[in-house]
Amino acid sequence: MKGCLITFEGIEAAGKTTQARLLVHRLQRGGVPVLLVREPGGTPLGERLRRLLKSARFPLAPEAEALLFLSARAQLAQQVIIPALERGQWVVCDRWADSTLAYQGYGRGLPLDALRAGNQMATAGLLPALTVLLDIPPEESVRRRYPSAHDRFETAGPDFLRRVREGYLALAREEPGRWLVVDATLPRQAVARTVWERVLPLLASPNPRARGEAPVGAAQSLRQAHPQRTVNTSGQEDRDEDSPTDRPHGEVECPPLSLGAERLRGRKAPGRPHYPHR
Ligand code: ATM
Repeated sequence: MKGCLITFEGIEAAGKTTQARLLVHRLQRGGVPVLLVREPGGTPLGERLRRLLKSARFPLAPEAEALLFLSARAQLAQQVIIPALERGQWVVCDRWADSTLAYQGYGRGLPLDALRAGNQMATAGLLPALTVLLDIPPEESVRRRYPSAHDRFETAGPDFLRRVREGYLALAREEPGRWLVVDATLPRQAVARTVWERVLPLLASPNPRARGEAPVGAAQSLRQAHPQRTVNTSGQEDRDEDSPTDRPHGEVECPPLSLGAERLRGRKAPGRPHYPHR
């Protein structure tokens, strides 16, 4: 496969979605073909399963929950991610197999071995070249979400979040070469810079796991960055010293998270950054 898979992980409200988008924008500005997807989601099946999985309106056994996440992942891998990587695209994924180990394994207490075997089948053995863990304490997660906590995971309680966070940190310790752990209580742009510094070497020489070819000149042109202004979700402007162009954030084309599904259905994806509501 010629492309490169980068995944973002973390507990709720750690800023994964924002950081995944920032990274995609930067890659796009450097001419890197990149697709942004989320888990569960990114395919018609995945988006339906996402709604089911997040709904707190009916009980779901941990085993059933795990298998539904794995189903969504298998569909996304086969329908979107693997074909994109084979075409030479980069794929940035908002959650991936490590979420299942952290949430269903460490959080719900299901056996890690069984979940790893499930992941192996769902991902066809595909490992990310880089997994970014945006680490925040559970109290910060709760504070950032206050006063809204309504879905199955948001209502699971602080002990659950603590186990999930510890699980993520344990996974990162097991494979330090794949993981980048970032203190996500730092300002958004500082986090983005740390992520970017770790991505740059992948542009020059992608991880063998990704078996990617470096997009010609991409790392070079992205290093010659000019300061740029970006607009954050609250409408305020941030100074982004590392970004390569002077275009406002909103003008840059960024695929919606469901782009893969849109493409497969032959529809044109909207040009503005857009994440389907949570
Ligand atoms: P967000 O990606 O929007 O955070 O929502 C997906 C939820 O699904 C998330 N919890 N919350 N809120 C984590 C949970 N999840 C799992 O429990 N296991 C998985 O394998 C995945 C992909 C997500």
